[in-house]
Amino acid sequence: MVIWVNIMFDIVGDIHGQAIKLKQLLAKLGYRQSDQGYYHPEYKMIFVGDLIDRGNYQIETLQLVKDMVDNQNGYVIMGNHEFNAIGWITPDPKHPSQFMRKHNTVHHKQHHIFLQQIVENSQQHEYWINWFKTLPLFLEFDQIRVIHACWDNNIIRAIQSYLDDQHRLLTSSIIDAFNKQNPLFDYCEILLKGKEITLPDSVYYFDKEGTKRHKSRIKWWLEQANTFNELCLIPDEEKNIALEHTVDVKFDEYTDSKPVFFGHYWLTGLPAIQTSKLACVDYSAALPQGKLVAYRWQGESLLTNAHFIF
Ligand SMILES: [Mn+2]
Repeated sequence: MVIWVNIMFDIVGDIHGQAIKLKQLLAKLGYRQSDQGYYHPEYKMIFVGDLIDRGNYQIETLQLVKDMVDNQNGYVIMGNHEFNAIGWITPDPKHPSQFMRKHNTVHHKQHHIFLQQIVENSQQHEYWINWFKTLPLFLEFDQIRVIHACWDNNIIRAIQSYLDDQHRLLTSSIIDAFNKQNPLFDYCEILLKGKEITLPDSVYYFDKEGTKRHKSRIKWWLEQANTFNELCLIPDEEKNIALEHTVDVKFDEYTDSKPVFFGHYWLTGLPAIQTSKLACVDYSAALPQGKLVAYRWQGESLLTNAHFIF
């Protein structure tokens, strides 16, 4: 007798080393601890990437997630922070003393807490980077899709030749992924970091790390937006009158029937779906007041705010 059990999923947002918040959420969702790590009798957990950087318990977070994945109790995809971590340690074949991700001040600021906890250039460092290289860029199940920042069907199609059949970067693609002259660079930017727009002349803002930005991430899931303020993901305290400029962009509306879950966007407030097919699960867990959020997906094709748990 074959018992067909539908898989149901808990999709969890960016953790950024907040292992304590993760354990609290696992408990709340009914996961139990065993010798093989956390598990749930009915649900599999999906991590949307960005396990590292910023938080106090990055190695603990990595180990917890890897144990769940290794024991088929969870899935994880690559976030831009894992991607950047690979570039940080990958030598540039054209400039032997340099790396594919430049070791400049801004990049160091984003990554230094990880480098401290992991001990830069240690065996442990190499071990986790090798694991990052095995993470798929996205997941495609029968009924749902998961990606770190932005689902774009054209990019998903175009990137196939750089990936293996489990959507992982081919070893031979790693250098290209960090080479601005290679199309793969832009594909990874969009899937893992999202779409950006250049702000009007002389308009800028400061991001979370205090870096001055002339470009902003955009809410790619919108069907329309009239001004930069509506379109851009800029911290409220950085919003300004110059952003009331009218914006003219073409939106590729997501019209497929499969829901897409993603993270990355440091949302705040009460978790809410973006559309009935799109849900961001990142609610700034890295910040002291931020929440680690899960969406408990139970087979529905139309998403609902009632399924967020935090
Ligand atoms: Mn991210």
